[in-house]
This record gives sequence, C-alpha cells and structure tokens, in this order.
Amino acid sequence: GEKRLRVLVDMDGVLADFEGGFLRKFRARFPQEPFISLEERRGFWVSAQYGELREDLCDKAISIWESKDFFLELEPLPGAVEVVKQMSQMENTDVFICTSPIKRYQHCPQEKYAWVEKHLGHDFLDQVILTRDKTLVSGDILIDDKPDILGVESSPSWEHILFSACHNLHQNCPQRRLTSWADDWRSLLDSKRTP
Ligand code: DGP
Repeated sequence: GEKRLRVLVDMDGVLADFEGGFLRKFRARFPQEPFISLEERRGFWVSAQYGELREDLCDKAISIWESKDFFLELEPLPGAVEVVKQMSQMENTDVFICTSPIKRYQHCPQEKYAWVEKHLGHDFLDQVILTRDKTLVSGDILIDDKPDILGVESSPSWEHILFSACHNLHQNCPQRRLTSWADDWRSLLDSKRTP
C-alpha cells in the first residue's frame, strides 16, 4: 500500500498501567480501607466503583491520581514500549499517543510528557496528542481500553479497537479487541491498510 496508516494509541490502561499503579498507591496510602482487586474491577470509572463500595472512598480514590508523581511513576504495560517502538518504525505507519489528561492539571499533563520521554525518548514527544475529545482527532485506528469514546464528532474517522483491561474484560462490546500487546497487532494494522 502507498497510503500511510495513522494509528492512535491511548496511554492509561494501554501503554501505562493505570489500574495497577492506582491499586498499589491506594493500598499504601489507605491501608485500613477496603479496596477493589483488579479481578473485581467493573466499569471504566475507578472512582464510581469505589464510591459504590463506600461513599467516602470516591474522593479517596480521586486523591490518588491527583497526587504528584502518580502518572509519572506508572509502569509500562507488558510489551507496550517495545511494540510502540516497533510500530513507529514500520513502513507507511504513523503512531500517535492520544490521551485525555484529568482536569486537575497541576501534575498530570506535564507527567504524561515526562513519561513518554522516559520510556520512548525525547523525539517521541512529537507524537503526543493531549485531548479531552478523541473524536476530533483523525486516524485509521484508535487503540483504547475505554468502551465508549464519545465527543462532538458523531462519526470519528478511526475504528476503535478495544484494548482489554480488567474493567472491560466481562463487558460484551461491539468493537474488535486487542487482548494485550502479545496479541497480533501487526495483522490488525494490516487489515486497515489499503492494498
Ligand atoms: P483516557 O484513558 O485517555 O480516556 O483517560 C482517562 C483518564 O481518566 C485517565 O487518566 C484515567 C482517569 N480515570 C480513571 N478513572 C477515573 C475516574 O473515576 N474519575 C476521573 N476523573 N478520572 C478517572
């Protein structure tokens, strides 16, 4: 194919282990409080499920990802860094990281850039797209763990590929899935290339 393929890759839950990092820091900061294991996670919004467990746990959960160094210290998910590097070195392939920062902006946006620099290198900062509305970003595919990606554009250009995560495993979603970075992402990309 001669046309370039544009791949948008989400960050939290796809490249960076948001759920694992959250649980570890929640338990360290609130050792006496109940918590939700990753096997028990349901629904995209962590704070909503903690709020259902006990009302005051909603704000306690939020305080974790609003803390300094939360986003910077997230571990990469297995294979994520290697795959993104390989993908961006493929012929006719442009890879962008498309991520929504939280609205409490004191630390998150800066730490997202710092995370990309730390794990993918300074040059990869050119590929970072911070937006609260991913429907406005054009691309061929968007690899994202959030089942419902909505915004002002009702028919986004990308096909949403659902990246499996603890919170969406039991959900029956219409999208094609990538179950992990060990899954066949090359075939997925090839299926979107023009012959
Ligand atoms: P994205 O993965 O790009 O759609 O970004 C979503 C962000 O929201 C990411 O930083 C994770 C974060 N997040 C997860 N659960 C909650 C929640 O319950 N409330 C808020 N405000 N943000 C959450």
